Amino acid sequence: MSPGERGSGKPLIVAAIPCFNEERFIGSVVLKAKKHVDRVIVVDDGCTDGSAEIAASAGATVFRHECNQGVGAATRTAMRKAREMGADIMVRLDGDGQHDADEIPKVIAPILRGEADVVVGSRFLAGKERPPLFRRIGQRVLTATTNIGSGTRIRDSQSGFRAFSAKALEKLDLGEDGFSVESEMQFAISRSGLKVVEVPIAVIYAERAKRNPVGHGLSVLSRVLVLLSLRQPMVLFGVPGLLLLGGGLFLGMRVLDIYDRTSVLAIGTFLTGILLCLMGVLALFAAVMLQSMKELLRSQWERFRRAAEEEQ
Ligand SMILES: Nc1nc2c(ncn2[C@@H]2O[C@H](COP(=O)(O)OP(=O)(O)OP(=O)(O)O)[C@@H](O)[C@H]2O)c(=O)[nH]1
Ligand SMILES: [Mg+2]
Repeated sequence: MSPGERGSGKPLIVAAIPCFNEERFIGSVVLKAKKHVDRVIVVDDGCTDGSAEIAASAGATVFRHECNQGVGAATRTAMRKAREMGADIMVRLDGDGQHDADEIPKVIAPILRGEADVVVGSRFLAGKERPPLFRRIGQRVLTATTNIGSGTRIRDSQSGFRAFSAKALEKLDLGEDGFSVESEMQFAISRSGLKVVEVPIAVIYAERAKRNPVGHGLSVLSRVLVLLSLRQPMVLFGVPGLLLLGGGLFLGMRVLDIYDRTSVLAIGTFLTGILLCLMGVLALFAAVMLQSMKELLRSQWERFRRAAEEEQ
């Protein structure tokens, strides 16, 4: 591990807290985090309350977004600022007190031991303070979709309590502005070949959820599906396309078989078969189109990257 800005050989550890109107909690989160890290940064994501002033007086360095951009954008800003500071490790936690800052040493430990590039604090490994049932169901659906799409298995894909090595801060290329950033990160982790481990964390759910869990879950899921369709079109469209086409052809054979035996055209089965075949062909078409776009974009990007390298 390369030493941070102090050049003392001791790793520079930065805690980063994306913050949107958390004046009730941010001061105590910063004070608690300060005990375990060298610097605390707070990204004021267009707060309209006193969060920024409270965070600064508690000892954090505050970076401001002029208007609210979302937790993903705030996380990106935090990662960029931590890189600029020369952080060897950045640990990201929420500003509403749901994460226990006293668990920071546990979350960064695998990176300090050189065993991981990214550490995810998992709410499902701790066994005690587990999320309420309705949240758990939503989180499981998002986790299953993200795991299938990214090919990396993480038990709690939506956790915001995470630590990143300097290498991860450099390599993770993120673009999602909202809560889907955690899933996007998992796609980026598997693309960059970073090593990820999970450690158990406790989460405190003392207050009601701020957003409608169904609407929130669906909006994150829809973004995860968009990410999946762009990165794995064959999985999202190709496999269902083949299944639909197979089902349609099977029904077609049945119609022929019935007609052969009874001279009756099973019109319902026939129409269902046609519908399935059409849907299958459309899905396969979408898969091929998206796959070609993906290949095209990748080759353009490679060309652009090589040209940039040659210029240096
Ligand atoms: N909601 C929200 N949070 C943001 C935003 N930008 C930064 N954050 C911070 O991101 C962290 C996580 O947001 P929360 O709203 O607590 O998300 P959550 O923990 O999944 O939801 P709750 O269980 O309802 O607290 C907090 O520290 C927020 O202050 C934003 O645009 N919207
Ligand atoms: Mg929260």
